[in-house]
Amino acid sequence: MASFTRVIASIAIFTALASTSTLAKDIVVGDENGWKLNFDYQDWAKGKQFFVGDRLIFNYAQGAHNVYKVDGNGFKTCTYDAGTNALTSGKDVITIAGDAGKRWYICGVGNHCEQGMKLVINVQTKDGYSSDKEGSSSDKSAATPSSGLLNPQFFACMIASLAVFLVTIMV
Ligand SMILES: [Cu+2]
Repeated sequence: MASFTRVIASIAIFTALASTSTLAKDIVVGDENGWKLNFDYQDWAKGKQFFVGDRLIFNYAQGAHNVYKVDGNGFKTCTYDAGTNALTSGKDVITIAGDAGKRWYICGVGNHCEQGMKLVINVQTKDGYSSDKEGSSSDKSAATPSSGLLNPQFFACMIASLAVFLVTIMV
């Protein structure tokens, strides 16, 4: 009987751990380089996968750069809609919303974009990952502070912890 509960608990742990790999992930743009001049973001994005729900994090010294979400033309010509607000926190988090397709981001400071501070990514939707259209016509481009409690991975960890707890009490 004990071995049976052990098997069940093991499956629970396995499921919880496996689910973390399919959940939304945080992607630091440029990795340890952050968001800066003299870096090839096209090369960086090459071979990487971006999914709806993932969070892009732009790290830079506040005031030195900023982040504008633009369209394909804005990306090409390094222009942005004067009506859109730049993200300027230095640790800007953008949750990728909406449908599969391209997203474009540029730096609006000086001629940084012309010098290469521009990023285009190809966003995919996961199977079974609903990309409901309600209220997602534009990305949530406010620089929201990242809350660990709202992180789906946090919940997966909770499930895993619960499974471990069950093993402890049942065996
Ligand atoms: Cu810049």
